[in-house]
Amino acid sequence: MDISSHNEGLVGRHKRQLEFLTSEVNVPSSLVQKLKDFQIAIPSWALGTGGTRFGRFSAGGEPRNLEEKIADVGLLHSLNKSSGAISLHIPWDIPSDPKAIMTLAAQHGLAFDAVNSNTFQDQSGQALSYKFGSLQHVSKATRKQAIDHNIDVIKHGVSLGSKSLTVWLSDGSCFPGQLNFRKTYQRTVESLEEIYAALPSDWKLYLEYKAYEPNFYSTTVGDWGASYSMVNKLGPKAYTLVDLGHHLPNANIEQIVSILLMEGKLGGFHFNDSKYGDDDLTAGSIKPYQLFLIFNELVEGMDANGMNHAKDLGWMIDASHNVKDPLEDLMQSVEAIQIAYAQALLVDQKALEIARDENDVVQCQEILQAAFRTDVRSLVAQARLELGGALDPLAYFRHSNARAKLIETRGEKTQATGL
Ligand code: PSV
Ligand code: MN
Repeated sequence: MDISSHNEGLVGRHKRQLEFLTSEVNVPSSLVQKLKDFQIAIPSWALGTGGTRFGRFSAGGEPRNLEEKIADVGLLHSLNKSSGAISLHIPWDIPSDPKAIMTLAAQHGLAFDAVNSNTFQDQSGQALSYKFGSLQHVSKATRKQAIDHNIDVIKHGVSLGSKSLTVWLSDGSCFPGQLNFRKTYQRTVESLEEIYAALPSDWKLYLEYKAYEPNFYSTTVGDWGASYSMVNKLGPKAYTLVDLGHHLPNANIEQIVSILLMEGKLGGFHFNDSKYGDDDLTAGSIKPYQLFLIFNELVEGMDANGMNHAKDLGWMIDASHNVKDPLEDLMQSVEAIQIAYAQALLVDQKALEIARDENDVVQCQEILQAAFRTDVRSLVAQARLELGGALDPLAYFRHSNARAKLIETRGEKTQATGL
């Protein structure tokens, strides 16, 4: 069955749901177009089953190379029409023939999002180890090796048309006394300055922070304060990147987002969800209200700054799964992000502002929760329908036996590169 026959079977019910919603709720006329414009990049490392340190269980048919990863994202994009970009991790996914890879991606309607450097693992044949850090390292030679790697990643990105570099550092320490925090910070900034200097003029550098893991006493770029102070030193092309799983428990991420946005230093997102730490669970699977509140700050803040929702920030998923089919999981994440975005677009910002000015706390909550409790799935489906995607991507994926077909061509025991 092709996508249009799949849609034919579902469109009657879909239209009824959409009509009911629009008769009940004031849906801004621009909302569906905004959903259509909103693309969420897929990381090349999320297409295989994520492991834990205890084991890894292949979903079967995992992509064996970059070409197959692009095919997987292409399949996803053909169903949801909202995953039109792929983000590569170097050296897990070095393009051997960038032109051919770009052509292949274009055939699937995909662009290349941020490229990601990796100085958190030692690669085979690498001269100096990152066991005690990379850009922060006490040895100048090790720092230089890590700087050169980042510059190399930029070059790979340029060859594919990427426009941003994401730097996530596992650098830090495991025990008190191991590091001089001040000198460590300064060395890291100096290293980042050299990378920043190699950035093409139309590129952005995203500096991602994370509270802990793999270091368990201190992380050098451990929170938004560290990242923010560093990107401010670097210059106008440097921004902070928020990965939802990288905060200490109960952190008010929406407030962090609001402040970074106000300061013009929010670069983008790695979406995922978590219960305990950097769990890399499906976006919206644990704390959907938090995801909505983040989008509420984003919509309000981006509109206040006159920003383009779709283009001015980097939107990406960063999740990987031990128990789910990676493609099904990505479909769920994309849909959860779109739902949170659509709900945030429904918030009556004017009424909220009035309620705030009147200190009407109850009304503030009513306004937010009215939007959050609205079932906007038919709006998201309408955006997909208008773009030629599937009304129910997950059902289509299952009915078309897509995973079984991938297993048939690629094999049962394949394992994608990544963590
Ligand atoms: C680190 O936990 C992180 O969030 C960074 O974005 C990495 O690039 C990615 O996960 C993959 O390990
Ligand atoms: Mn991340």
